[in-house]
Amino acid sequence: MSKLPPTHAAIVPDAGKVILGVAASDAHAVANHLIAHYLRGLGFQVINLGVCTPVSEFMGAYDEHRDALAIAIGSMNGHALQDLRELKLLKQRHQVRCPVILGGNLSVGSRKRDGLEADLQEVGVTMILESPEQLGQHLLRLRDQQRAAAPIRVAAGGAR
Ligand code: B12
Repeated sequence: MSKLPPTHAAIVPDAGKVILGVAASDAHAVANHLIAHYLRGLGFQVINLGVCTPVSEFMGAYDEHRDALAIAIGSMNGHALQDLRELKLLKQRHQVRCPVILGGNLSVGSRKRDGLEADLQEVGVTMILESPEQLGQHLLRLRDQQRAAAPIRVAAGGAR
């Protein structure tokens, strides 16, 4: 595992919201806890669904938090493709507009099999990232884009 920077290194208050969890058949909890802690240290609000989370539960969380910057899913046991096979259909059904980011050990064996990334994109994964640091940086970029796209609000009684 790469060394995580201290969580106070780049605190950006109210950096946005992220839905996090581990795929349905997967009980590996350590990275999930580390990533949640790391992202909270960067200022993100983390809706952590924990291990063994079916796609339908990620969708339920998205229904409740439609301003989420991303849904981030970990998979360590090598069964990502099977666990996420309903993702595309459920993303359409729940009108998911944020990216679905996947990370971990994504196939059985020490080496990723050829064509796996394309297959994962085919089932609805938007992007594969390797480390919590990459995830944090990408979420900060998404937060900036979300803010830039937000309409400017004028406080009541403000500018006339
Ligand atoms: C601890 C452990 C367990 C524990 C888990 C306890 C717990 N509550 O978490 C127990 C004993 C329960 C377990 C069970 C199993 N395990 Co296990 N386990 C491990 C072990 C030794 C360490 C995993 C760990 O915690 N690493 C520390 C974390 C911090 O690192 P990480 O998981 O690699 O995550 C990093 C990156 O992958 C990435 N990352 C992770 N998630 C995400 C998510 C996103 C969005 C992003 C961007 C990045 C990211 O960032 C992290 C930090 O760098 C690994 C071997 C190893 N040395 O890695 C095997 C390993 C993951 N297990 C494995 C297997 C096969 C199993 C079992 C199927 C074994 C079995 N036959 O029963 C079961 C599966 C259970 C299940 N239903 O999921 C295999 C997976 C092989 C594969 N993918 O091909 C491994 C790699 C061992 C091996 N070499 O064979 N396991």
